[in-house]
Amino acid sequence: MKLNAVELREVALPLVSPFRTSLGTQTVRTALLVRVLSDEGEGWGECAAEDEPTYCPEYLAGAADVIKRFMLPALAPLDLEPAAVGPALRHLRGHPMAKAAVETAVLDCWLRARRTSLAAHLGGVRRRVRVGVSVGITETVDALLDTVDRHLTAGYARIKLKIEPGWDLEPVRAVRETFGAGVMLTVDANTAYQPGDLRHLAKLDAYGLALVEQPFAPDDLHAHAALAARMDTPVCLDESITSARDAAEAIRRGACSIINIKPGRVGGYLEARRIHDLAQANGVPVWCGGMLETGLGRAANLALASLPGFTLPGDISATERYYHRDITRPFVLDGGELPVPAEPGLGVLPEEADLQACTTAVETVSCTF
Ligand code: SMG
Ligand code: MG
Repeated sequence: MKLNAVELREVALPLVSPFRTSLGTQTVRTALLVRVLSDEGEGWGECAAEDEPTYCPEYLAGAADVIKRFMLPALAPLDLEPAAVGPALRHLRGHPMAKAAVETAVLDCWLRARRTSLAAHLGGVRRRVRVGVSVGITETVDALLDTVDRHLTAGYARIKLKIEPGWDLEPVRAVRETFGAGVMLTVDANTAYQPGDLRHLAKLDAYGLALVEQPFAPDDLHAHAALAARMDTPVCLDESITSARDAAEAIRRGACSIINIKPGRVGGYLEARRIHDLAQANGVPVWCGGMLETGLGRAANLALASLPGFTLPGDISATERYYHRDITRPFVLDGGELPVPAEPGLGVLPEEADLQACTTAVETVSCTF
């Protein structure tokens, strides 16, 4: 497959409600969409990078720049297949989300031409997957209880509460007491705690959580291992894991017993599958994380979540939890599950009118370098 041109499109989708985490508050999801045009047709990928480098070092404008300036010139001369994208970009340090977006667009194009779905290509075994919802920090505990109530009524299979110092034991206790022991409940700190908070965090053991996600800094495996040794609640890593090698090291050091796999964070769906395989071989459950994706990224995440080792519900919620107007057909929750797209490639395409409505910038880069 030869690239002819690549379209880089910036979109802005207002969220149905503000999403507050320990990193800040989001009201709009800006995203970068990559569309490859090749001799075999077209394919789409979504870059998980956000406007600002707060969740991770990448940011949207930087991702667009590195794709244009360095990635496309490296890929343009090649006779491409999806597995060749990663190796062809290996000399470029970092930028996993930009790499993932390009690889996904190539995968989508290649699979469409071969009439194969991403789920089938990755080795998916489920046609539907159980999903959870990530609940942001709210003004009051009452507001949190209302939000959780709404999501449980909708049927979500798991509730994840965002926490930070000053918003942890109390809201978690309130949710557990109000909704009972039967609710699968987790917490995510997005690195907001210090190693000295270990004793405080261990008090979360009282609330029967399925896991505590990334309390400490991304590079602090030591603190996570110390917490894991002290807590009954399983420790899950998100920001710390950027590759299968990271995952192996974290497991070896006892820094986690569960892994959140986000394809963008680890450089693409193929590396995500390698982490899945490694975790499975080590008896470590995995689940698919979310970056407030549009329908394009959500479709691909559903494919990944259909692999056998994804035994916990992921952060892949229904379209209406994120956007009034998305760019693809909506994903609708049914019995706590979402359907895995069965059509070729990602299985969805942007609707032209919806795409136009949210586009803030678009540039076509010709691949004749
Ligand atoms: O896509 O449903 C979603 C959001 C899930 O909480 C979510 N993602 O750390 O896991 C995480 C966060 C990262 C994005 S907010 C900065
Ligand atoms: Mg997280």
